[in-house]
Amino acid sequence: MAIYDKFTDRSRKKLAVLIDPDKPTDAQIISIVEKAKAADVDFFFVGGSLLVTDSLDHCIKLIKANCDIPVLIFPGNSLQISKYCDGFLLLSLISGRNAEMLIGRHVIAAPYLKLYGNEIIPTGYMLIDSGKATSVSYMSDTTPIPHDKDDIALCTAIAGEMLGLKLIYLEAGSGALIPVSTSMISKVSQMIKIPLIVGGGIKTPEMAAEAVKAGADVIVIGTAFEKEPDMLKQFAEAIHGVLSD
Ligand code: 1GP
Repeated sequence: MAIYDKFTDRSRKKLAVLIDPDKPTDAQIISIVEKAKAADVDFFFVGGSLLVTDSLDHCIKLIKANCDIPVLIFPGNSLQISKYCDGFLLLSLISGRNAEMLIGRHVIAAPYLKLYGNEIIPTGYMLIDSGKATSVSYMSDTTPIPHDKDDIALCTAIAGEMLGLKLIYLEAGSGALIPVSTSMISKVSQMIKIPLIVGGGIKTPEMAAEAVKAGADVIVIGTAFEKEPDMLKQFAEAIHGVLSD
């Protein structure tokens, strides 16, 4: 089964655990994988805005050696490519107007992705203002969509779908002060047919449940699990407990 089929299977809402391969020790990765298995987590996303160690392959191999949960690269830049992943979110930063992030980096990565044969999932990545400057906005040199401008987000997502992108990802940025609003999630989800991923600044299971009730199909959590890995089960239950429409 292609990984993308798992995204389009609307029978339940899904949780993706984000791992920044620079940060955890091997023991911490194995521990979070065990908790993820127990919580029936749907995906691992691996990547970061800026990696400062050569840990991507090792991190992916370690996760895969310990579970069957699909591992997708969520790349911060074109160096974050690995033949060991199950899938690759090919992000086009459609909220910005930086040609490098829309197509330039993809040209550099494309031959390697082709060589490795990773499953590629073209993803419309949309950065939403979250109350403070984030690594993504700084590193991508793009301006996020204002937090309360639902219509801009809506039209951007529709355009992304019309261009043939297969996922839309509303991103407040890792460690965001405020997550993407339920109002924006609701409006975007009602107007697109492709699956909607939401992440950044989701700190509690209640916030995760609100986001899926508003229309998110997949919730991405990183920082909250770095701080409290034992919360993983509660987040998973909150997300999986919301009935899909
Ligand atoms: C960041 O959306 C992800 O790219 C997750 O954000 O670290 O705030 O959970 P957090």
